[in-house]
Amino acid sequence: MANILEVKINDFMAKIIAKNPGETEFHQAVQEVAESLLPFIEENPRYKHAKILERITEPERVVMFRVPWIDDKGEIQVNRGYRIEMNSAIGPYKGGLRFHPTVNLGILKFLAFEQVFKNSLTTLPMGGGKGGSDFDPKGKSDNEVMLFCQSFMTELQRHIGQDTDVPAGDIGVGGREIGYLFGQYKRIKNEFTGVLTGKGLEWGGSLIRPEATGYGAVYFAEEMLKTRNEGIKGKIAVVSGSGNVAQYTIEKLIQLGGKAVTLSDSEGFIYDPDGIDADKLQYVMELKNIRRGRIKEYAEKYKVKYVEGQRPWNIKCDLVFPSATQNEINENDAKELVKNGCFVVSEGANMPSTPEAVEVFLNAKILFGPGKAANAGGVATSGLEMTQNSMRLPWTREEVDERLHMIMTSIHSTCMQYGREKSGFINYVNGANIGGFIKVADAMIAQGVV
Ligand code: NDP
Ligand code: 2IT
Repeated sequence: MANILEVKINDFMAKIIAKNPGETEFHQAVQEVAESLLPFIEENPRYKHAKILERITEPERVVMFRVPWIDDKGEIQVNRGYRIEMNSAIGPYKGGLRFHPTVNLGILKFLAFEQVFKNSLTTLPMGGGKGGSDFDPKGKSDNEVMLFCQSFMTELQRHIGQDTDVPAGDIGVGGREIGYLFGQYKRIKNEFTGVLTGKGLEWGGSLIRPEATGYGAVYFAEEMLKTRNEGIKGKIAVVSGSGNVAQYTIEKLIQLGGKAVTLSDSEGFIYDPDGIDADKLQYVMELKNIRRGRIKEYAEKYKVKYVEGQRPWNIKCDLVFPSATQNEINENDAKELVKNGCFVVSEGANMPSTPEAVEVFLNAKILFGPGKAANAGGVATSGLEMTQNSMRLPWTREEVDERLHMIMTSIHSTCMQYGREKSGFINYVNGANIGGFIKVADAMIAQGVV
């Protein structure tokens, strides 16, 4: 049986690769899902007859466009903009925008594909999408970022809307960028709607949305720990990245009595064995969100170790929260983490572990929460922002946080339901892929061949 399945997966992947040449991250994301789903689809032939896997891997629409803008020196710059509208079976397309020089079609297609399953897991009515640009906000003035965002939105506005497609932030897109994008949308359309999430509190944003991805990743880790009668208190955590997700992961870890000892950026990582406490975290937020400096400065300020050009995976810990970018943990890193006693991985980033690393974690039978489950708190709270916008009524911090917590607990239960193996081990990868798939697939069947 295993061999027949392997042949089917290989055949399916050969077609995906031929159809989407060079899009390696997209192939990687599809392969993982296909490995979880093909056995399930064999047992549920209605999905096979409806060709759901073939349809779900083909975006409903891809928009690519020129983004010209003028820099502070008066020189014309040209970037490329994208929006992948992957799947709208259960709601309007929903997903972030990434501004980073590495952005390309394959990376955004992998992110949009993951988003379809993630959004379904949240229990809220959101389809999947993703977009962005190869624009690099690093080193740009506020004025340059604004002019870029205005040009980007001048084209994007044709394709989005509160009931059509609702973008938000991701790497390189935070509160500042969402503000400039929203301003331009409103100016062109003459409409004040919930077309973007992650908005400022004064203009339609939701409390807890900035915190939500990091908080959610910790809530998810807490649920996984409960299955082994453990908790966050007293645990040592390694965190990568130092942006939105990393910052609020650490804030929640501090609140629950855990100790985060690392932070990183694309140039290196810091190791603070005494733990990053609330004051130090405040410094990081100021450093990263306002001064837009490098994490190295933390090491200089607090006289701790800075390791240039490396990631923090050789630091001894109990919990890991990879919160920077895709494929940041490889097979050897995973082996090193497991060898040093790490037994919980909660992926704040999207696809931060390579397939080989995931295999190491699963073979070691540790608690491995894949991104589409563990980091779903961000988009879930975006969904709650959409609800509040529709009602024109904001919820309190407590109300939003409680709903976020409930959603993360529900995602965990879904993973347990579909990922429990005969031995009792919970394979959260299978659980998230199958649990996210069913609702979308059933909606696609109900809506006919579209
Ligand atoms: P930010 O832009 O706020 O921060 C990104 C952090 O990761 C920075 O420290 C950045 O370092 C580092 N980083 C980015 N790219 C690389 C790279 N290629 N190599 C090494 N370090 C890198 O982004 P977010 O915190 O919002 O996003 C982090 C991850 O979480 C991403 O994978 C994103 O897709 C995912 N995510 C985000 C959600 C959200 O709501 N924001 C929701 C769900 C998932 P530097 O400053 O040097 O570039
Ligand atoms: O990857 C993600 O889920 C996000 N970047 C958040 C998307 C959103 O619409 O809030």
